[in-house]
Amino acid sequence: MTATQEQATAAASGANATERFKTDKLGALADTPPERVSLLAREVLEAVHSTIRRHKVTYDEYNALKAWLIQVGEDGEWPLFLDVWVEHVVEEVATEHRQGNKGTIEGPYYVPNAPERGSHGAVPMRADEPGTPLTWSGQVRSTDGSVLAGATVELWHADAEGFYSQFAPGLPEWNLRGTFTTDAEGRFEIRTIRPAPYQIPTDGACGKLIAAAGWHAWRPAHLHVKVSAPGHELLTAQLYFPGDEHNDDDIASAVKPELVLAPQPAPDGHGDVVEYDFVLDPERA
Ligand code: MBD
Ligand code: FE
Repeated sequence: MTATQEQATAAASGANATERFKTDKLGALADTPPERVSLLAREVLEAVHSTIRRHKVTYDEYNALKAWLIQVGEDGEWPLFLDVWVEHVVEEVATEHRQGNKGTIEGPYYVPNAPERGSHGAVPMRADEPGTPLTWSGQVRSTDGSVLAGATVELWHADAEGFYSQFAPGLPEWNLRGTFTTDAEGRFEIRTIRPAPYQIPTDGACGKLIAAAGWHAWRPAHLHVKVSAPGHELLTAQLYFPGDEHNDDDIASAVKPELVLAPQPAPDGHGDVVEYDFVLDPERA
């Protein structure tokens, strides 16, 4: 095991994800009317009640659930739990009107304000960053076909061992996280490395559920992106690699066929090259 793996506990990355979420997103719902809060809370509770009745849930099972829910919080794994098992449906509902690019879930490991790298450049990485080099070029357009110059492409992904900077210890702060701005033709070119498939932490409460249910903990290898331009809806997406065994079996249910890349060996023999463009929806009136 490497030094990074030894220290990458669920509690450590969970605590980081929980802190990050509290800093960025709390307080977003202060204006929700009580009628809607009541409706949603009641329907969720009714779904729980009907599961208990249908399957005659015992006191031992109820107490196991209580202990497990407490542990999710203690391990800081609420962001992980929700993003893995719930977010994909929220994303589906939030973006069903879109004509442009398909998106998918954000997941727990986005950090805003990654270092700027212009329109063509490399993400911050270690001098000896392991992994197959990947050069990704693309263009950002609006749904009417017009080119979006000055659009922002934020990229973040795991390293070749499956670790995210700022969540797993021992990595440089902005490793494999960068912000790119499209040129006058709406184009960008990003140099990075291919990430590894990602196994969600197995030593915390989410891992306990996975083991107890006989599930697996894998997500396919993926690149996370946020693409934005003035007057357009923010696109949050992930891009996947063909042939990954978990593309059809992602624990986070976040793969869509439109998001699978088609990389080719680079003509200069230096890793892979890939093209992938984005189409953004104009903001609705
Ligand atoms: C990830 O890297 C991720 O993208 C999601 C959705 C959940 C856990 C880890
Ligand atoms: Fe991820």
